[in-house]
Amino acid sequence: MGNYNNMAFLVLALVGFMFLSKANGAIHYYYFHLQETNFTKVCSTKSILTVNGTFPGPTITVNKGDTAFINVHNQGYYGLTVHWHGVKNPRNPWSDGPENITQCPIQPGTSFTYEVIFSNEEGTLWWHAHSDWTRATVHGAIVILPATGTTYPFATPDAQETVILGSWFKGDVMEILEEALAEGGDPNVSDAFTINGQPGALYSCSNGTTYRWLVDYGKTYLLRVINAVMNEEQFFGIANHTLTVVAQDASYIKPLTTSYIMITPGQTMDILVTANQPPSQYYMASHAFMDGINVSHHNGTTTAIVQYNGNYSTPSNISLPTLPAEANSTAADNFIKQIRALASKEHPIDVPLKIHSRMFIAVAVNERICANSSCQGPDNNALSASLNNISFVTPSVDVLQAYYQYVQFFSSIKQLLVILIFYYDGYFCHFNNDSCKCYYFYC
Ligand SMILES: *[C@@H]1O[C@H](CO)[C@@H](O)[C@H](O)[C@H]1NC(C)=O
Ligand SMILES: *[C@@H]1O[C@H](CO)[C@@H](O)[C@H](O)[C@H]1NC(C)=O
Ligand SMILES: *[C@@H]1O[C@H](CO)[C@@H](O)[C@H](O)[C@H]1NC(C)=O
Ligand SMILES: *[C@@H]1O[C@H](CO)[C@@H](O)[C@H](O)[C@H]1NC(C)=O
Ligand SMILES: *[C@@H]1O[C@H](CO)[C@@H](O)[C@H](O)[C@H]1NC(C)=O
Ligand SMILES: *[C@@H]1O[C@H](CO)[C@@H](O)[C@H](O)[C@H]1NC(C)=O
Ligand SMILES: *[C@@H]1O[C@H](CO)[C@@H](O)[C@H](O)[C@H]1NC(C)=O
Ligand SMILES: *[C@@H]1O[C@H](CO)[C@@H](O)[C@H](O)[C@H]1NC(C)=O
Ligand SMILES: *[C@@H]1O[C@H](CO)[C@@H](O)[C@H](O)[C@H]1NC(C)=O
Ligand SMILES: *[C@@H]1O[C@H](CO)[C@@H](O)[C@H](O)[C@H]1NC(C)=O
Ligand SMILES: *[C@@H]1O[C@H](CO)[C@@H](O)[C@H](O)[C@H]1NC(C)=O
Ligand SMILES: *[C@@H]1O[C@H](CO)[C@@H](O)[C@H](O)[C@H]1NC(C)=O
Ligand SMILES: [Cu+2]
Repeated sequence: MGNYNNMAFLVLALVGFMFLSKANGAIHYYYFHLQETNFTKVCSTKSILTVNGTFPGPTITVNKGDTAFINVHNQGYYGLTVHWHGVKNPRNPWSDGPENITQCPIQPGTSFTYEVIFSNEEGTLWWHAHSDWTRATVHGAIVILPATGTTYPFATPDAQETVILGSWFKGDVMEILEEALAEGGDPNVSDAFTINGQPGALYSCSNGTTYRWLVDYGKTYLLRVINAVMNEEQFFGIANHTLTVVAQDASYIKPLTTSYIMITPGQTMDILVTANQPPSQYYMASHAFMDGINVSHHNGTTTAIVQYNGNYSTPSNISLPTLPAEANSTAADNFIKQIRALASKEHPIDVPLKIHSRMFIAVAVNERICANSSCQGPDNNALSASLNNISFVTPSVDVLQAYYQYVQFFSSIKQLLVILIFYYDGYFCHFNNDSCKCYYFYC
């Protein structure tokens, strides 16, 4: 009886705890409709896979600690998954997204609802498809505002703006990847970089659609920059304006003042920009940082216009920012080495200081031997990424599900519940006295 009471207390305490921790944040619901949509850019038209027909896709906005349910309905031609880049999603790996790692692809004509749990992230992140090269067109911003009742670790900005750097390929991205994998060489480089979907004035057929950001003189803006470019690190800056970087990857940093940033693919930076220049129009611009020799990459510059509201004559020449040259690794290093975590009382960091073992990991773009030297990579072999000389091959089963079911099987043995295991043609079944549970093991 005493035991029973203790147990009841424990259960109540547990339920109460769960209730409290759930009650912290608001719940949001989003519907993503994956569909093919035609776009014309850099003088050519093609169909791309999009969310709701837009490139980039819709923004998800939450407060720190909220939960978002995103129902993804796939009406495209191929199966895919969506990843919530940088969201820790505690104890909820089922919604992380990488194809065949945490889930099977969402097949055309079907839906999947992600439960995205925001915990200690605050700032900017992004979501993107996580199957082959689908992320090139299926991506969008995640804006995580401070928790209700809390503020930024800097004066509240007057307004916000999101800038997504992207890549535009005239060819079909899935075909480009397939071709590269079949031939073993570098994939085709993109035909343009984009800012919020637009290549900008320096590319052909693009001047008229250049993205414009309207600002008011004297206001301070929180500019959220996301590098959704397929493969290149990028320099970015705004003519005549100083950038104050205050966060990266949804973590605050000590404010860093600079005329340019270097941002890697997948990374985000939150930047304070004060519109304190003579009311006019100014370019923001971005091009690759590439110091590798003979590494194929796109070498163009994308631009957008920062346009002051007000009554002034349109400048005949819009100033471009002076960005470091493409191969200037000193400029990249000079920027990176200034980055420090904010590490304040409200935004502490917890870096382990005691090191138990040291690992040496060699990350490489390696060579895989190709039959008859028939590939287009170096030495007529195929390019293959590796860690310590081992390349990862995506399995055709969902690894998380497989792992979870084996774990369940072994813990069941401990409890002497499993009498028989039956495994046939992808079905994995547990039998006990009065029931049988089967799982379809493959995608
Ligand atoms: C996407 O489009 C559907 C209608 O097709 C709409 O109901 C939904 O709200 C849109 N989602 C977003 C995130 O804008
Ligand atoms: C895209 O354009 C092509 C060629 O004009 C057309 O056949 C196709 O139906 C269009 N697709 C969509 C989704 O509008
Ligand atoms: C890749 O580029 C080559 C050379 O320009 C071209 O022949 C090929 O069609 C391109 N592949 C795709 C899938 O666009
Ligand atoms: C873009 O268009 C504007 C006005 O339409 C023109 O003044 C400007 O010279 C053009 N810029 C480029 C790079 O073509
Ligand atoms: C921006 O800066 C450049 C270089 O310092 C200068 O020539 C130009 O006049 C400035 N533009 C405006 C609109 O003040
Ligand atoms: C770079 O490419 C050029 C032209 O293909 C070649 O002559 C040169 O040797 C290459 N350099 C290196 C370091 O591979
Ligand atoms: C950029 O790349 C194109 C195509 O590969 C090449 O023709 C051009 O010379 C390059 N431009 C510069 C400035 O390197
Ligand atoms: C803008 O400036 C022009 C010329 O100075 C003037 O005629 C016009 O009334 C002004 N417009 C506004 C909205 O202030
Ligand atoms: C605009 O820029 C071009 C090229 O940099 C230059 O030739 C031209 O003189 C400039 N025009 C004005 C009005 O400043
Ligand atoms: C590289 O960038 C740094 C800092 O922006 C600058 O001081 C240096 O002159 C640049 N080097 C080259 C070779 O352009
Ligand atoms: C490689 O060569 C062998 C015979 O020497 C041939 O049977 C095979 O088909 C070739 N493989 C490829 C990929 O060309
Ligand atoms: C994931 O598994 C499915 C089903 O087995 C397979 O068709 C697909 O190619 C796999 N994805 C990758 C990236 O290997
Ligand atoms: Cu990612």
